[in-house]
Amino acid sequence: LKGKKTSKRRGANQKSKKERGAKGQEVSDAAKVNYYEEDLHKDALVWYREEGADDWKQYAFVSKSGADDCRLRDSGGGELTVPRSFVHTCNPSFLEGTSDLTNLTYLNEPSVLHNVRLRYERDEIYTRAGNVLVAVNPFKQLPIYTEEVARAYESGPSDQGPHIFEIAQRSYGELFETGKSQSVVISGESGSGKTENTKFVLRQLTQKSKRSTGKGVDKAILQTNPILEAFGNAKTLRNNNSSRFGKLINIYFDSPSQISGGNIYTYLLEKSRVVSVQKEERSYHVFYQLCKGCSEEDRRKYRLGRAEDYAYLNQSECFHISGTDDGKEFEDLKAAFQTFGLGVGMQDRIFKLLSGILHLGNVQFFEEETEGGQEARIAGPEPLAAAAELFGVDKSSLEKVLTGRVIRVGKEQMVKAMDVNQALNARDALAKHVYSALFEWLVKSMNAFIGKKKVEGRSYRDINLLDIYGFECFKVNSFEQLCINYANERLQQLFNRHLIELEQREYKKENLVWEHIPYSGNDHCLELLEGKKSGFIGIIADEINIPQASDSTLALKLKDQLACHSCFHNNAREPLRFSIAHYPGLVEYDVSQFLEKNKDTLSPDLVNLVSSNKDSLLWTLTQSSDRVRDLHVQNKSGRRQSTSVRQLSVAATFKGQLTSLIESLSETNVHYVRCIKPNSKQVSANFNSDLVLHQLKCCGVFEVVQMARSGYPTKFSYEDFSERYNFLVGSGGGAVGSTMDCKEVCKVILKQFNIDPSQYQFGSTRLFLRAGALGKVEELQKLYLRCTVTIQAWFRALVC
Ligand code: AD9
Ligand code: MG
Repeated sequence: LKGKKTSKRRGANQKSKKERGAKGQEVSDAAKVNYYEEDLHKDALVWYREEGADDWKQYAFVSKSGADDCRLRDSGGGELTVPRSFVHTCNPSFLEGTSDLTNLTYLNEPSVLHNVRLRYERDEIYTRAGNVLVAVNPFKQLPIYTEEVARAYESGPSDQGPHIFEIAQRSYGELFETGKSQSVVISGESGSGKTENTKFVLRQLTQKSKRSTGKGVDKAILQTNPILEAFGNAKTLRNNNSSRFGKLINIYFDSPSQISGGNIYTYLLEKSRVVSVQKEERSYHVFYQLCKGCSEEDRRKYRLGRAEDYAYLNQSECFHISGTDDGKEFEDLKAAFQTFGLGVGMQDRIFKLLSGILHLGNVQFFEEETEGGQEARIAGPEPLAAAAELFGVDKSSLEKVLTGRVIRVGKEQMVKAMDVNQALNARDALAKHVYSALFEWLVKSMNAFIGKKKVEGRSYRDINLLDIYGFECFKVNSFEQLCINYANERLQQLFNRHLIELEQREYKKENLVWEHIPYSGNDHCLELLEGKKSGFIGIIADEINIPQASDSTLALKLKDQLACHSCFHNNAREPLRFSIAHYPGLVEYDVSQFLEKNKDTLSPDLVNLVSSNKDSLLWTLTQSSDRVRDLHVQNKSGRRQSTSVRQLSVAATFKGQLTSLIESLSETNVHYVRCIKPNSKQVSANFNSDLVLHQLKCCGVFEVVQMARSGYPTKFSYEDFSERYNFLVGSGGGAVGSTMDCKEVCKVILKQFNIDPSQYQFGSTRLFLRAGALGKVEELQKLYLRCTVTIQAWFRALVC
């Protein structure tokens, strides 16, 4: 197939002269082929789009092609004229539905889209784009993840077709072939299938180990999922099981068949969801699971009602997810807890905290006029009493921290009463803190269980799986969306750098003849977000430490300092709103509550409250929180008081975490999976072409395919290549090796074996081969070795 295409292209380029590279080597014309080049000769079959129409139509024939317009004859015999840029050549029919987009002769938008759609309709949801895997979410169960399929990918070198198991297999294979750590980075919009695909990779990797060793760590790694999803996933408008935190899973192998342990890093849990949920969305699954699945006896113990009874849950008026049984998921959660040694007693303590949060949310306040001004008072005693009992703290102490704040005046300490708004904030801050500390502690407990146990003298290798929240754009976007979209920008930059930019930079450095493939990088948007002098994150980090700052002053500052940046779009009519041009499109943000959400500091009074009972789980898990440890130190030393604690910026901390994440990924061999959402309705058999094309374009699939086809992914130093294949040329093996320079030996090898010159280039220090070119040399090597063995056997038989 590839041979056919190359000769055809060469034919089309016959008139152009051969060129010389910078070092004078001869370079074939094929190195300069523009793969977007269309062939609109008379009667060519084309895709076309009429002006103003969204859809591409297939099967018209070119009657006449001009510089600006094309005259077409459609399948019914009608004639029409469309702009030249709205016409694209169709691929030959035998290529329809090809499993690798790099096979397409014409790499235009309608052809790529048609190919992905055709495969989706045949339930072939995975397609290769060179080394990148494109995965379309089927929104239905397909029989492609069975044990039988898993085994087929595990065992065979034969091509089983693109699949997520293939990625798992490749990363595993390369881990042991190269000794280099591997990563699988799964990205895509919210609801595109990242978490599901991560689970499939995890399952494939752990099953390999399980089949051969049967040890418990594999099961435990899989059992982290029900816990992480119960506590970290929620229903959003985009996805019924949306991950509200990012995760990186490390899996350590100490031998090809044995997983020695794992580790989970989590990134920025969306804490605000605990206290505030928008319509048609839900809070974290675990609350609904507890309310549904809890036994009658426990229900009495936790004074627990239905989800509908709690303000933190009923504000969104959404309690059920169709197709999900919260009661059954609660049973799965308890079973998963058992795997990590979190028995009935510990579960009881966890569920008490969760119930305590729900009761806390029902604590209401009213305002009382006093001499000192408006003061908040607790409106009804029951929820407060229930929350205090379940948290294991004193009721009056809880009341005090919810309605007043200790301040220092000179050497004296005094309590300053809060107004109702401040009291509501203190209540919500406590709920968010308890929940996020519980989440952190659970992750730590699971890590302690599955953690890598080092055995002296053994070397360890790891595979990292990254599943981070997908790009989000709602009607109203807040601080959380900003952080999520920022993370996606960083990952997109990593993708561009790895697959497109660094590769091309290397070609240039090595003086290859190379026509630059343009790509729309996102460095500009990242400069807006994290620019050193006055980037977005820097501005919001500074603002939280200014005492008089408010969301309005922040909005003013952002608009003032960033207005000149081309990725920043001011909304002049809405003082708190502006838009950012992210790589998938424009997102409008509203800075309401940005300041509050960006603060990561707890009031010392709240810390003191939860520390008051050292037997409670709350105390244990608060101890493991770094932020709180810092505050304890501050309190003990008395250096800082509640009003003077310097606020930590959530976004700035997140930026630091992302930087180290990207650095560690860059040190590994990265495999990319690009997940695509076929429709926004979360239904099967529904392919929205515009939506899919937009995602394919945004995630760089076109550039990657172009790179894979026209680039030189296989590279050898001249020494290595000549040493490996020298024996294939000359009699007696290696006759050309002794006096000749390695580069000359390489030239002889490639020439002697008729490797088409379009398939390689000689760089300044290395030999560069096109995809598939090495295969031919390897085949020759195998053939040679087989012949040698046969001749030796024949010779031995003769002598005997
Ligand atoms: V988010 O950024 O966390 O909001 P994800 O993780 O990209 O998002 P997720 O994996 O949760 O999306 O997939 C969304 C839903 O699509 C799942 O709950 C499944 O119902 C459905 N899905 C995704 N992939 C598959 C699949 N390979 N087979 C069947 C799938 N269903
Ligand atoms: Mg997810």
